[in-house]
Amino acid sequence: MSVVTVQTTPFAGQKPGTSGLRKKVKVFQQPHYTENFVQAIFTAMPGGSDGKTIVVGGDGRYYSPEVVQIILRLAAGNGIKHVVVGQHGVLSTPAVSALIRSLKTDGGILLTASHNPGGPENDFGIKFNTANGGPAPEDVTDKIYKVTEGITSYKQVELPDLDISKLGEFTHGPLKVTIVDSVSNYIELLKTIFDFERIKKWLHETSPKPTVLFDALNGVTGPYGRAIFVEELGLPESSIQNATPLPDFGGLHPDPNLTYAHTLVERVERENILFGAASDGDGDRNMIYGKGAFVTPSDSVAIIADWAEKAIPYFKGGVKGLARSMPTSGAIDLVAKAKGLEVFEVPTGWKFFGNLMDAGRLSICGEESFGTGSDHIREKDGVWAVVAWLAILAAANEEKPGTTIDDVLLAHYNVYGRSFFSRYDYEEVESAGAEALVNNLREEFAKPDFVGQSFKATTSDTSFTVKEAADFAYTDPVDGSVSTKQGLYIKFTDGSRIIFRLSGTGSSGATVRLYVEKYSKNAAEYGEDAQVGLKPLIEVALSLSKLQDYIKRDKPTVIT
Ligand code: G16
Repeated sequence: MSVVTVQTTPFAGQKPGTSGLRKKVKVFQQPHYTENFVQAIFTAMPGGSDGKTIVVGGDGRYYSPEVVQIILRLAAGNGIKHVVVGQHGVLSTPAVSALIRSLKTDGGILLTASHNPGGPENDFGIKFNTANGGPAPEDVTDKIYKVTEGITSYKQVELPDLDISKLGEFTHGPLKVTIVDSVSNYIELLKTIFDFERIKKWLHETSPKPTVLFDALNGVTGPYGRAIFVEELGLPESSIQNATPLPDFGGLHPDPNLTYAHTLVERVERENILFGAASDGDGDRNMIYGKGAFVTPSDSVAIIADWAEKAIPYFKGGVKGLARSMPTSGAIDLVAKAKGLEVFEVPTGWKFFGNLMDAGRLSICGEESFGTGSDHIREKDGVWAVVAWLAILAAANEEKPGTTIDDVLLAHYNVYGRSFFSRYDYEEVESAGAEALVNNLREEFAKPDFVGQSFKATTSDTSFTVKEAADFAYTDPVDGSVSTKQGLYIKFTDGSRIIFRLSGTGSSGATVRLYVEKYSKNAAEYGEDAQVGLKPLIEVALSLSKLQDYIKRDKPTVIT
């Protein structure tokens, strides 16, 4: 079978965002659109594509099976030697990262738009991960984009569709294709990280037995959840819900937060469930929710870091360093300080953690966007975070039987103080209004009297004085690469912060994110609802930015 060169023309806007290219399915379905982007990945692969081995898999969303076949045809056309595909094209994002690393492949292509809704009218996404198992760094994604801008042809071998439902090794034209079980490699990895016997002991030898509910939101983690919670930990089938992956996620928005995972929250409250957790479409995000106790992702990573050596055998030898994305609260910084560890503040995007991990300077990190993980792979890992919390509860219950998630939170605040944090998302607003909002803030920041200015809340006398305001820029401590314009932040003299950023993961229009953070060392405030405690700061953020005027929305779409 010979390689065919197909003529094409560039499509505008094939620029990878925070995590790959995400667009509506209908955009990807246009003739040549997907092929152009896949060709750009092969052209931009570090060291070229010739003779390479890659992993291909994704969250099984609508249009995935077709794209797997496109990738196989272009892989054959671009000299790839071996493609490892998840059965039915399905692999969670953490499972792809784990496979790339354990099989030592040259990278992988992930078919996912993560937490974005799926189905013919919704989103699809394609992302390239490099040989370390992590999302391609900016120099590679910039190169991919550049190729898409000037592309005139792509190379493929006109192969028939391969049956990707059967496990095994196949010859497919010039390619070797291995179809692997979607779950087993990943579960084996988790078994080397956690002490499942210790967790089981707590779950089965405590009276009354702790109750657990895991919600896969009809995303890819259903089979992973069943393998861990039901088969490995011996929990009843009723401890998992929405556990069958569906191409349109059953109409759910597979994003684990209080808005979209509300059925989990309601069941936890109604049935007095001790431990609730959810993951997203592709399995890299997580939410931890105990009865009456929502764990913010910023607190979650700080608490995991604090308990790591005691609760998780993988960290027995010590934790190397900690990190968070810039908008994530500073709770983890306080743990790092107490333990004498290095802590890094990187831009939003998991790809920024990879270099630090590869350099042996980072063990545990997280983002406010429900992402938590460690250097066991190079993606954030929803199921890992859920098991980490079970491990923490098992350890905490050995010290003090009856400990709940709420108790763990309070104990943490009593040592470190509490960082109140909230994020307001204004989804799919007009791009022009969002750009104008950001430009106006940049102009305000540039005024000589902006620092030192005080802003008063609208419904109380609380006021905040600006200490520092800037556009976040990051210099990678390992390779020296610089990333600018990563979010506009204002720090106030009392230690509070507000941040404005445009999302890099939306598929149409613009999504404005407003983040607010306030730190308290006053124990009387620890039990306070975050929305109450943060109200003055939110009011100041909205009035000083004139956000509602610029984007013509009086309410956010989602509050977390
Ligand atoms: C992706 C990235 C994360 C990032 C999140 C939100 O998550 O991997 O690092 O924090 O998007 O990004 P933004 O604020 O630009 O929308 P996921 O779960 O969508 O892959």
